[in-house]
Amino acid sequence: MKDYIIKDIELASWGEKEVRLAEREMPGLMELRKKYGKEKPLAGAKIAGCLHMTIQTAVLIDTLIELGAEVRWMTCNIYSTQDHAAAYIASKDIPVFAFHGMTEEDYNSCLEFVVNKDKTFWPNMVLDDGGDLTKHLIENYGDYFEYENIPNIGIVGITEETTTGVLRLKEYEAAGKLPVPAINVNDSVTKSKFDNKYGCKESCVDAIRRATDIMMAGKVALVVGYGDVGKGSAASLASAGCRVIVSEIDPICALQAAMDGFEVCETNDAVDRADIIVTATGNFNVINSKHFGWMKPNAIICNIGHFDNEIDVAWLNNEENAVRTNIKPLVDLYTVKDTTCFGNRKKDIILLAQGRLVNLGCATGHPSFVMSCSFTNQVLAQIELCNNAEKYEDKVYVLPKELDEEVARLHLPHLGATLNTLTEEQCKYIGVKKEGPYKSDSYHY
Ligand code: NAD
Ligand code: 9W1
Repeated sequence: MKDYIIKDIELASWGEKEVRLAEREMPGLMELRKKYGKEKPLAGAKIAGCLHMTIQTAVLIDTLIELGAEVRWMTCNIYSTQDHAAAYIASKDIPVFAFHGMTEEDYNSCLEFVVNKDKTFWPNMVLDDGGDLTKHLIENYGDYFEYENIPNIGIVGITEETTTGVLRLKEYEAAGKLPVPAINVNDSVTKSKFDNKYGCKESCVDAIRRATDIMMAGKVALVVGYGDVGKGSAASLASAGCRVIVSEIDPICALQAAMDGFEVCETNDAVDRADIIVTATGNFNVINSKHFGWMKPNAIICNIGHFDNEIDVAWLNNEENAVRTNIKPLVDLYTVKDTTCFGNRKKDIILLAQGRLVNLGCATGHPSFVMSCSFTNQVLAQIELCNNAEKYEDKVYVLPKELDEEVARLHLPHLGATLNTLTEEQCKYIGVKKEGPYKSDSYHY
């Protein structure tokens, strides 16, 4: 019987071809299939999953199944679904609830379908991104957690992909309302460095090019904020041949930017020189009406940070002296008043993705290899909780460093990288075991 809600099942063969292509760039997941395909450490796991239904996620789902799990899946975001990926999953008789551009109402129905559609599937594990499924279960299906001591019945563990979801889990924990142990995948080094830094290093320029087809080489780019997202974005722009300027509030990050070879100055002193402006602060109004007035004509502005208020898009859209001309989806030209000493003239500035995350709006998110790193953490976290949940209290944990190192190790052969091995003497000298972990918990990578 049909147990899915997707756009079009006819898209499945296209989806399958792209899944096969993505597998080649997801070595961590493929190595786990080789390593555990026989042993099936997820046998008995019934995973309710809520994560962007993309080609990369399809490779994750196939991996969970190959390791013995049963799954039901929904998207965690109403916009991110790749309909051909959802069709591929449905064509394999895996229940899936995801289509591009669903409404909030559709989304809420999917939460029901994924946990409870016909009671033939009681999840005993949760794999979540953003915490919506976790919240739905805790608030409306508390009984699902009451059988955690009976094998394969009640839910025994939760694994969470993102910052927002981890914050929610910690709130439940603090309020004594977290019913089972949870693993925070977000804070594995092999997740966060890839998600924030290396992911944006790939996708920042990709997004600007797709949206504008602008020549990057020789342009002046301003990056506001030099955390991991800013570092990745600055590296992206520099490698495309831009002259990069960084602005910061934190002296440590500012010094890092200077040591990385970038000019560092106040946003106010750079906006009139920049051809491209990228915000990456997690703060609000860092580019505002004052800056629009000072910008170079034809400047391109975009945000790669968390929220759409880093750039004061509301001002651009509400100010009567700012005239909006839509060029194509996600590219808008605004004609505004120039407030520099040239006075009284008008100029155009170009805003991408209406100030929302440019690499998700104008490009296609992270490359498969980036997702392989986070999803390999997900699978290891699922294996751990599925088999050893009773060893954990009802708290939020990160994966032990050994497993974080294992994720990295599984990705090295794909890149032709090999490791030195410590001698017994060297092990004693630096006080670590031959097989790791190699760093203390307080080490900053
Ligand atoms: P972070 O905290 O490490 O870095 C943000 C930096 O901005 C900090 O160094 C801070 O000092 C600086 N900053 C704050 N206010 C500023 C201001 N007014 N002017 C200049 N600098 C200022 O965070 P991060 O990990 O780099 O993430 C940044 C944002 O990007 C977050 O909101 C995060 O949710 C988002 N994010 C986006 C993606 C993506 O793919 N687009 C991926 C991961 C995270
Ligand atoms: N996640 N497979 C947009 C992605 C939206 C998105 C978002 C990713 C992946 C950061 C996850 C238009 C994929 C996802 C393609 C796409 C994310 C939000 C992935 C990057 C995170 C809010 N967050 N991600 N691929 N949209 O790339 O699962 O193209």
